[in-house]
Amino acid sequence: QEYTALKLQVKEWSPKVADIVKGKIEDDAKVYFVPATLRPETMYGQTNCFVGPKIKYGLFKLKEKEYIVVTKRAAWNMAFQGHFFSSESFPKSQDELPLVFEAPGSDFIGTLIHAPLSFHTEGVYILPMEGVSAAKGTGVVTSVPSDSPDDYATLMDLQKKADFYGIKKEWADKEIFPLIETPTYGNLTAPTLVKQLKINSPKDVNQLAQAKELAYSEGFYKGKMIVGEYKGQPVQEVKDKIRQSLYASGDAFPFADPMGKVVSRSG
Ligand code: ZZB
Repeated sequence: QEYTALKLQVKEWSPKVADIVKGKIEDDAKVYFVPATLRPETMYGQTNCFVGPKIKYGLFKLKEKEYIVVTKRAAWNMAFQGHFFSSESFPKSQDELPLVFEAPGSDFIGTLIHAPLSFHTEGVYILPMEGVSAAKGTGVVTSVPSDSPDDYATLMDLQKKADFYGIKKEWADKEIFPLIETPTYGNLTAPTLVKQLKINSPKDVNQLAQAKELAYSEGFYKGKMIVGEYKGQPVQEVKDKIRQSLYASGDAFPFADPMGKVVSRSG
């Protein structure tokens, strides 16, 4: 599975992680959350970024004064793909990865980050999502509620129950901009599908899986960009151009997940 790994730079840590990080990395170091996405053309609409509250994340050193937050499994895959770790320090096992510290996703909630291409240039927040899988991608998921039914359903739930989730309501209350026009679902595909399939919460997993399939195929085969550099053009024609320009600007890199979700039986 070939993903686009996007670099979302930390602007301000949550209080918990601010304490942990103190003295462990350089004051002027750059740290990035690195979600893996299959839809680079939707990055204009990022409103937040999700982590699994119970999933363990590591802060790994990539190079001088540059760090990433991903699962250990993802860092290990990245090491094999040679994107980050220099060949002389190539780790022989997961224990040799340049780990600074590990913490559960819940500690990172409320961290403010910069999401490349997002219209929310003021920054977006790290928020919790129970549905994040530790066994796929990087364990970090960037959120585009206009075009991802899972993201929309989760965000509505977070807004409704902000106190229960221990977040500030405004963290989950960013404007949702239309990005892609489709013949069947209009220009807000995910909210439309969530309504049509009567999805009430992130727990409606079967309808959400169906909505995701419908959103993927409609967006890809029939979608037309209504924002950005390629406004007016079909998604099919511009998806790769947007991906390549994110690679060229250094805001993203290609990331393959050789065995996402599949458990190795060879040991
Ligand atoms: C932004 C985005 C915008 C996404 C969209 C989808 C959509 P797949 O097909 O199952 O591989 N994702 C990535 N990693 C994880 C994870 N560890 N746990 C849960 N979800 C994850 O799904 C790949 C997509 O699932 C990725 O692309 C990511 O969300 C999420 F408008 O990134 B996407 C109709 C979907 N639309």
